[in-house]
Amino acid sequence: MDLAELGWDAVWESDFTAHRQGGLEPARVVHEDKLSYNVVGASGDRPAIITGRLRHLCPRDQDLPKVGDWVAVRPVPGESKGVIEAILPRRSQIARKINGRGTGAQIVVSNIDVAFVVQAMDSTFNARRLERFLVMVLEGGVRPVLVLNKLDLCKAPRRMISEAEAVSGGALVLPVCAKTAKGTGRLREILGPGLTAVFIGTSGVGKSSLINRLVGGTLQPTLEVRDSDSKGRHATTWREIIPVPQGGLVIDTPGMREFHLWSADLGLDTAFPDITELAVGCRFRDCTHGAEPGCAVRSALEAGALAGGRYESFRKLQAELVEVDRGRVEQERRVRSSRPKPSSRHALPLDDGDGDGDGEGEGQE
Ligand SMILES: Nc1nc2c(ncn2[C@@H]2O[C@H](COP(=O)(O)OP(=O)(O)O)[C@@H](O)[C@H]2O)c(=O)[nH]1
Ligand SMILES: [Mg+2]
Ligand SMILES: [Zn+2]
Repeated sequence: MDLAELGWDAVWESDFTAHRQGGLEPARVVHEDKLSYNVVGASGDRPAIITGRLRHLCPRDQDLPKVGDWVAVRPVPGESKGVIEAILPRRSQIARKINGRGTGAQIVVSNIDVAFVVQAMDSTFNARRLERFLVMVLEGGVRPVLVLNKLDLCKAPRRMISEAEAVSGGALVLPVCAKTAKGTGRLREILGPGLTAVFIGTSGVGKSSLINRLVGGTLQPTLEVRDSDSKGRHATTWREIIPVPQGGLVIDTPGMREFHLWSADLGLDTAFPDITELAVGCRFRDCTHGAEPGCAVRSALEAGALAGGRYESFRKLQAELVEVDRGRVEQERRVRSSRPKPSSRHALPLDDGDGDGDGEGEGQE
């Protein structure tokens, strides 16, 4: 497979120089199951595991390889399995809070260029949910596109489109229909060669149907597995990342019925540009738009210039993020104090360094 088709570019290549010299090959993680992976590189796809050393350097789940990551793989001669020795720094990611327990982030996917946030144009349409997805996507450094599917089921599409535009934070809103293919050409145009898009949204909105449209309608949810000729080979590689014939890769995600935001240093402000703009007029620069005097956001609310639902949604997401940040600070403190020594997973030595260096910084291994 051509690496460029997988999203590899000159910047990745320069990040990879040292790994190349160490005999490692770049590959992209296309499937993850606990600590087993499938990766695709120039020489094709193969299963992979991670070194104990990398595992050790990644005490938090979020630091382990995820679907979409570029990794440095050591090919094992005579073996189909590769060994992942390092993860390249992520350019973007979509993360949510690990369910239940307080503090961890779960990386859903990484190195994503575009997130198609899908909702159906039926009674399940929910502007509040769109806002929540938007914050998550923007926070991860990913460009959101709001995809309104099932156009055929909607009697008053204009109204729903306006509702979506009102909460889009400036993101493109695309009405489409997976059933008739209407509008789906736009998705393909946005995607393009070398780009990776993820489809997110609750289950039933039509993510898989839209992906089927993009790849030509022939994809099956569990493709390749039943191919009887593939005995002895792991044939489940393209389970999560799917190449689009006209260029680009798409990732289907299982429906996210309920998720909690992980962090939003930027995401919240970007998703609510109307509120960010109003906030310029607040008396206090750190106004949270709650009970502070002189709050321009609440004035706008009282004057009817800001919709109540929009304001409440903002406050709810904001409160959630304050909670998350508190947990995260605590978690980072704990991780720091439990680390064997300060080191970066991004700058792993290429081997365990028999040829000894100049003794500099060689702590106890
Ligand atoms: N009427 C209509 N039904 C659709 C459309 N897109 C998907 N569906 C149906 O909605 C259901 C859920 O679709 P699916 O792609 O599995 O949703 P996913 O859970 O988001 O992957 C299926 O029964 C699809 O046939 C559409 O544009 N119009
Ligand atoms: Mg699906
Ligand atoms: Zn305010």
